[in-house]
Amino acid sequence: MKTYENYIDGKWQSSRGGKLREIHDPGNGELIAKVQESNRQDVVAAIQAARKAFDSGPWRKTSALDRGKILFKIAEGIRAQARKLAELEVRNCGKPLAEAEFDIADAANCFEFYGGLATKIHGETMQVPANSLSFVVREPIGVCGQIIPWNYPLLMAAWKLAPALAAGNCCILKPSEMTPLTALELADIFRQIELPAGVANIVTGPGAGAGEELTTNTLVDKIAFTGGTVTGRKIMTGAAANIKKISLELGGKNPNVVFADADLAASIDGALFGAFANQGEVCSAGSRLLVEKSIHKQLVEGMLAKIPKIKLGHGLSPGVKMGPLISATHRDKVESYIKLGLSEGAKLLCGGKRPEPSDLSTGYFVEPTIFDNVTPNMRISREEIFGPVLTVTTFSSEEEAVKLANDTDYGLAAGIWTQNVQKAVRVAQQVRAGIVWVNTYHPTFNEMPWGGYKQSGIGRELGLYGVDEYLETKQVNINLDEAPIGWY
Ligand code: TXE
Repeated sequence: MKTYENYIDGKWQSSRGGKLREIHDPGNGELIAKVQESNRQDVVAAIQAARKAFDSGPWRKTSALDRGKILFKIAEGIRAQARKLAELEVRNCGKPLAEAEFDIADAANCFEFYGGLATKIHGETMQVPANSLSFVVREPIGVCGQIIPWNYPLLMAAWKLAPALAAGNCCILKPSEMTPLTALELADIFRQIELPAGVANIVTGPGAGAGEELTTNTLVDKIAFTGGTVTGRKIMTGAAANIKKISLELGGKNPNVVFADADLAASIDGALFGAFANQGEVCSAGSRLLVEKSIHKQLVEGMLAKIPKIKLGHGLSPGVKMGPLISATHRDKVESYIKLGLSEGAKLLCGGKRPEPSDLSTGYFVEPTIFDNVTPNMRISREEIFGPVLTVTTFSSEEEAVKLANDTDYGLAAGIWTQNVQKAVRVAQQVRAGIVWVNTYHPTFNEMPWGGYKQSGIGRELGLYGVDEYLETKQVNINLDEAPIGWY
């Protein structure tokens, strides 16, 4: 069993506080690694290393072409150990192996995407009403703190680090205290490819203390966060200390809207996949299924017929389609919502309990759960459960569907199922969400922006938009007149 250290200033370092945290496999409770339970001093050391690397290190003088080549090497490094990383991801966060393999491949693609983009970051020249050469340059923001959650550990690290490094920033990444292992393996790739010291630092530790230091320390210029809304508010408050730039991705309660003219088989699949991929621990999960009344019965029956195909088990067991939840605490939270749904009067169609097989008793499993007869005012329809719980609500008109879809504080994603292209476009235009899928659910592309309206966050990740979040914009005006200003 491995004990990992923090990766600070190009070196492995133990926590100054000497504390370790045990990391357990949520699928069977097995102890799989120990990591540093870092304190504020460790984070300060990482911030100082990043500051030095940015202010006086080689990174800012490294050409965009060379930064891009380094990101390509990181992508290669990930691919070279894809299998090992996927298995580690499964053991650390519980997801089925096929999903982890997809995440790891996508993390490599993300570094490659931004490696290619590094040389395309550019400014522009403006026509101004003066004899002046006026142009805009884009520059790195500086030192970026990056705080990520536990549901897509390596992928979230890639989404944060790749655009930041492509733009020429120096970073301190804090993975979730529950799922730090693949980010630490990524740090080893940084070491192997000789990424200059201090450019990317990985520090493990809890939100209280380590995360707070990253958020409030005035040597940090920008904070990027993915996680829960409650923590997001704290991050905003902490970032106010020195008016840090911020970007936040805070989850959702996403509507998946099925119209009567949809392809029934496709929408049954889409409804299940939208709700239950990654155990429903997905910010963009289609956790609110809105169904046109006339097809409600067929859709529900179709889903129930397929539920037995969602095999629960340890993510490394063959054929498993749903793994355990991340922790006992999180399972308690999900189970409390199931209890709440029952007390609110929703009709439990399936699941709602832990699976029976005794070999699953040591993992944090909950069966895929569907509630019917859910009304929009019920808390199970309004609050992010972040587990395998789907609510079903019916509507009678397109207008009502749009109203229900938008009846949420969140605005991350939405699904629309119809074979009428005009209707699809009309509804997509009215839905207040940053991501809209039509006749599909969940595809995520490095090329396309990711982020939310309303309380789902601030800013966008991925694509050209993602790198913008790591750039400052500077105007330069060169006077071409020989004469003085002549005002006085
Ligand atoms: O997330 P937190 P939690 C939602 C989901 C889940 C809920 C709580 O609904 O049930 O959030 O999950 C760090 N200062 N999402 O408690 O707290 C923490 O160490 C600085 C949605 O696990 O948001 C971790 O690295 N950092 C989501 C990261 O924040 C702090 C993904 C995320 O943890 C901090 C995960 C603090 N004060 C949960 N407190 C999504 N958007 O995908 C914690 N952290």
